[in-house]
Amino acid sequence: MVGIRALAKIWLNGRLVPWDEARIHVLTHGLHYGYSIFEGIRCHGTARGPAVFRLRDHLDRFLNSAKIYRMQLPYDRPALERATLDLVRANGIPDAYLRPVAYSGYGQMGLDPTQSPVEVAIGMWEWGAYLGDDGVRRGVRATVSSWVRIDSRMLPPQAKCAANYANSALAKMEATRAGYDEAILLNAAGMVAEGPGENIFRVKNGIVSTPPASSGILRGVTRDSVIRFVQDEGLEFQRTDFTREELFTADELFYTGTAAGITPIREVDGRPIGSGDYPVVKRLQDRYDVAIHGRSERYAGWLTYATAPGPAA
Ligand code: PPE
Repeated sequence: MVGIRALAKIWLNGRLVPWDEARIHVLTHGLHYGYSIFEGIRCHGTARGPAVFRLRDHLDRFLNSAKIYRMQLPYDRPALERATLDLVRANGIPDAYLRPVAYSGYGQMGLDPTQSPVEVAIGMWEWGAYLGDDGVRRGVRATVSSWVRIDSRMLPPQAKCAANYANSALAKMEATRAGYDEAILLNAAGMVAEGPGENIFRVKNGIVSTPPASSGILRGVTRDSVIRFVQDEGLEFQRTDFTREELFTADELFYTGTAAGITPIREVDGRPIGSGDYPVVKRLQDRYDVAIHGRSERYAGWLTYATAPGPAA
C-alpha cells in the first residue's frame, strides 16, 4: 500500500536526488534506536508562488531537537532554509508537506548514537488534511487514550524525536481501532496534554485556552499561530491546564497542527461538544487560511517564498 505519490526529488545530505534513490541501509542506527529528529512543515500556493509557512520557526525547533539530543547537524539554519526552498522549486508542487529529518546513520550499533554519522534529509509530498477535509469542516470524534503522554522525565516532549511517536502511534491505533478518529492524551498528572500529532484547545464562555508547555506537550508552531489569531480576534486567551471533564463541558474543542491544520472535535467519548457549530473555530480557520495563502500583510512575516529571487532592483 503506497499512500504517497512520488515527486521528482528528495534532498539528501546536501544534494537533490531522484525520489527513488533516497534510500538508506537497514543497519541505519536511528532506525533501531529511534534516534531521529524531524519536522513537519507546509508550503502553500499563493499569488506570488509557493510559500513555506513559518519555515524559520520550524527549523529553529529542529535545531533545538538536535541540541537536546546532542546531535551535531552538519548544516546550519540558513543552509537548511536554502535546501528546503531548493526542494520546493525542484518539485514544482505549490501545496505540499515538507519533512526535514536527521538521524544517526550507518556506522555503529549499540546505544551511543554519537559513534555513527548524522544524516540529514528533507522529504516532500502532497498531504491532504490529516484528519480529513470533512473533519476540518464538521469535526472529528475523539477518545481519551489509556496511554499516558510521555513527560520530560522520560523523553523530552519538546524535542520532536521519532521515539516520542511510538507513544503517539499506540494512542492513535487504540483510538481508531475503537472507532474514533483521534486520541486525546492525558499527562502523568491526569491533565489534558495533546493529541498524538496535534495540540489541543478549548473554548468556554468566550475564553480560549490551551495547556501550557509544562504540561508535556510539543510546543506547536500552529498552536503559536492560533494564539496570535485568538488575540487578533480580540478573544480572551489563557494558557492553562484542564481536566478530562472540562473537555466534555467545553463549548468548542479543536486540534491544531501542521498536518491537521485547525480541526474541530465534535465528540469526546460519546459526549457531543457544545452546540455542534464552531463559531470560534471558524474565525480562527479563516485567519489561518488567509495567513498561509499570503492574503494578509499582518502575517506576511510568516511566509518564505520559494520563487527564485528576481534580479536586484
Ligand atoms: N503535538 C505533537 C505530538 C505533534 O506531533 C504535532 C505535530 C503537534 C503537536 C503540532 O505541532 P505543529 O505542527 O508545530 O503545529 N505533528 C506533526 C506530525 C504528524 C505526523 O503524523 O507525522 C505535523 O503536524 O506535522
